[in-house]
Amino acid sequence: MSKPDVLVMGALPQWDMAALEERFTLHRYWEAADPDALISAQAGNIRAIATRGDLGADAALMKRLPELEMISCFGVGVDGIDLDHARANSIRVANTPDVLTDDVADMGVALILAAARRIPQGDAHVRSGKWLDEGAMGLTSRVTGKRLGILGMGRIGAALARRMRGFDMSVAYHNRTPREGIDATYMETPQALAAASDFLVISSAGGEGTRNIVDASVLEALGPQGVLVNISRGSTVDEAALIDALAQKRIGGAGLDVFASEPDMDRRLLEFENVVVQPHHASGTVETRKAMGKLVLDNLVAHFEGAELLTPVV
Ligand code: 8YV
Repeated sequence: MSKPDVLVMGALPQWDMAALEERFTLHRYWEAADPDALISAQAGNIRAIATRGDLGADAALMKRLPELEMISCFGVGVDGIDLDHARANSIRVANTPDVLTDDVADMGVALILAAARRIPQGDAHVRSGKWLDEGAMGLTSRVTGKRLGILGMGRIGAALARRMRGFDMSVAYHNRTPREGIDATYMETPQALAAASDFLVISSAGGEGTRNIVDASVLEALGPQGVLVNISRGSTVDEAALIDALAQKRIGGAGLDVFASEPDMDRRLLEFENVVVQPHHASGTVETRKAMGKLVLDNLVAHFEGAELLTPVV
């Protein structure tokens, strides 16, 4: 039996590529000398796309693939996939929720601690010999007992709240509508949440609904001692306003895993010693990436066997 053709948008771990290759004929978009020519040549064959949370699949691409039935996304965020177009054209979409929740929440904890306790700066202080030559580094800020604000109380936000309660933190959150059964104080607006937070963590979905949800007014409300942490999507923050707020010391610091542009992020952010950065790596553990890759494969297999998708979005 011939293997269905799958367009792979970007590199996946080698073990995932090997597992996919057993079941499907793969077309590697990111490796093609001329990706446009690859699409033209394979348009009549490609029946599925395997993409990543940071790469997505837009309507222009889907329109070029008349045989497209299914998109399997390595990531929970599907803001880069045109879901309206997929829905309107009966193209099924699956993502990888749940399996990455713990690691992304852990990264939220790590960025809170790294930004407040200046972990990278302390490491640099020892490595550079300054500890020996100049003495102790400057004092840092306490984490335990502070106020946590979660912008986007979904699975990841709830997992972060659970963790930070272990640090005796109070927890407040903002969503478009309050959530049932959540042991945290609901705030009506992002501004009100920021004003009531020492650490404001963004764990909302990306996309148009949350674009620049953290703008100059939210940063103003967070205030000169407040720390912004982003484990969601770069699009949720007005980065120009963030750079202004940092430059004018109107916020206390930031811990950022995601950026408006990746990997070519705005390097002005690196000029602030109170900013800690990560290369969009919150889900980047072997354990979680293996679980994500397995779900990408299992959803594709389910689709081609005519079964229900394991984790359907559309
Ligand atoms: C990426 C993510 O998929 O889950 C998401 O939405 O952004 C990440 O897990 C991962 O970095 C691979 O690109």
